[in-house]
Amino acid sequence: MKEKEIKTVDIPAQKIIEKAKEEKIEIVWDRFEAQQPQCGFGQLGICCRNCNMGPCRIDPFGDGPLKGVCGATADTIVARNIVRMIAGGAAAHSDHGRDIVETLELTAAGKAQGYEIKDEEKLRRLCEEYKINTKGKDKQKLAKELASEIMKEYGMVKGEIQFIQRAPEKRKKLWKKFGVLPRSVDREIVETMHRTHIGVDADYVNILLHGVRTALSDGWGGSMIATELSDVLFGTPVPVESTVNLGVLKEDMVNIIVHGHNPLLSEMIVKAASDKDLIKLAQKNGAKGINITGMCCTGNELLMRKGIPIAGNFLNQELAIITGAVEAMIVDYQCIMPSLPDVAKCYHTKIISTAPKAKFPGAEHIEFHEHKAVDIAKEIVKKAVENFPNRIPEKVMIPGKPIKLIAGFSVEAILKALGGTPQPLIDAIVAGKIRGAAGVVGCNNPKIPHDYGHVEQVKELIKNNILVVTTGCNAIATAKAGLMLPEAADLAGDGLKEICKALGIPPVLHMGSCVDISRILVLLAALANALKVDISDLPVAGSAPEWMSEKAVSIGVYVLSSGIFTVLGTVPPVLGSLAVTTLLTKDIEGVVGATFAVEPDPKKGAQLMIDHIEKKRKALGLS
Ligand code: BF8
Repeated sequence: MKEKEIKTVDIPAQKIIEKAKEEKIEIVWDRFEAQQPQCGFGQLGICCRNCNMGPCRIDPFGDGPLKGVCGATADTIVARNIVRMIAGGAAAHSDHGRDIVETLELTAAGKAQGYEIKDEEKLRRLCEEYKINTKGKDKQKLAKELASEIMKEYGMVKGEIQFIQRAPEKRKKLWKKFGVLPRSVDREIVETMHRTHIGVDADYVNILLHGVRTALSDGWGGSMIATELSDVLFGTPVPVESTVNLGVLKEDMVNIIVHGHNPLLSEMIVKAASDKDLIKLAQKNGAKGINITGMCCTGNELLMRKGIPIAGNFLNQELAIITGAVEAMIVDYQCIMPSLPDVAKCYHTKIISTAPKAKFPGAEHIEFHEHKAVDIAKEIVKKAVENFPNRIPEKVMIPGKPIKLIAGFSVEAILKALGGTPQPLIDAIVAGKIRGAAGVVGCNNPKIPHDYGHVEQVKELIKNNILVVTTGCNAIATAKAGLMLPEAADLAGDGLKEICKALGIPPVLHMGSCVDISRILVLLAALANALKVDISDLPVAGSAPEWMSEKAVSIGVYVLSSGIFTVLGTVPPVLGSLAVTTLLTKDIEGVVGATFAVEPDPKKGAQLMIDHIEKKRKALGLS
């Protein structure tokens, strides 16, 4: 396949990869090549280094050791390794959520500079969900009480996390039956670490069931908290126009890229960039103004709520610096390559880290704190503005023009577009105009040509009348391919095209960052509740064509555990255990009503999803 020979299908990115080669800059694909062949034991998940009798490894061919020093088999080791990945991902999402809760609390106390409660209506709705008496209380008081209630959920002693109540009754009964209802956000992560310690849980089924519980504490817990409270603080997204790809950088402006995941700092950077004195300083330094753009999920957060242009997804991050046009890349946490300062050394770009929990050797660290948020944001923007005269014009190359897009499809926005209820969507599905819906999400991974898996799979799905909802790096990839414009409906099958044209929406709906996959859960729960069925009965499917992070493992497992058939485009490290592989791809159907499939070819992966959707339609008695 021709695409396999190239590193990316993102044309501006291709140009910058060439530039990197000419300028002898080492980038992710070079390091990927240098790692070949990658460790076979690691790929199969059969190496264990959980204690210092090891590291141990199991012989996949049966000629060498079949047990670790402690006696752990391949089944135990594979299960332990994968649940530790789930815990890593759940921790990342949930700790991000905790940071938002803390900021909400500080905002309520008037101690967070520059923050305000933007969506009071959602705040009140959430308070009601948490059974907080709202009568006669102002938003400050309510925010304080809500933050305090939600903070308890991180280490709760009794009961289950609140948002799990949003799931359909049948699903909750199933989770209860199998003992996987999450009891708190932190507890399940801690228990994963306990169970996978030497000499604790050795039963692979028992270990994996706890993996399900840990992942659910992310999807219906930490991630959902991050999404909902970000909406309270910064506003619930509504459809918004913007642009995407490396072409969003501007030759005549100070370019600042905000990269990472948490909107707490980046929202303030946007605010600081409109400061008159800083704009004047930029002009004094020879620029026309300050151009803020996003990268990865911090970019998605700003795009969704503010229409800030987005420069790219995970595999674009080094390339953005190589354009030579970036004055500062400001990073918070997650999915930030530690290589960025090395790449930046060859240009004038400043890499500025801001989170106490994520420092990068070679980067300048300006610590971010909410009580001085605006002042710190101004200080950072000033650094970028002052760096503009250091730009080396001969090294600048902005590769092409940005692509337009429409983002901002929160559940609230989707329901509004449908006239206030999910019924028109249900009617379109019942009539067969839309066969079903697919959530296509997740990372980039140099194991697959950049964006190829995302774009090809999504095109195939919409061609077959399947509405696609997306987040994270898939959202950015499909936007770059022009699939987030109403005109993209022309690439859809006749039924989906008709619905999109009638509603004026694209066939691919941007629902936000990776924590916002919780929005997809909420939408599915609303659909299932309206139809009085379980999520696993719906004609829907999930996919992560280019996944790579631990967060994606947690997402995959909570999506599956919520009843959604999920296709993985890269092979998870479980094949070293036939028992675990069979459980995840077959037997788990009997527990959660869904399975994983692994299919690296995105078109074949789409076909698996289409077949699954048709099977579900038939079971519901739909044509
Ligand atoms: O959280 S999709 S590479 S950027 S992990 Fe990271 Fe993966 Fe992109 Fe957003 Ni999600």
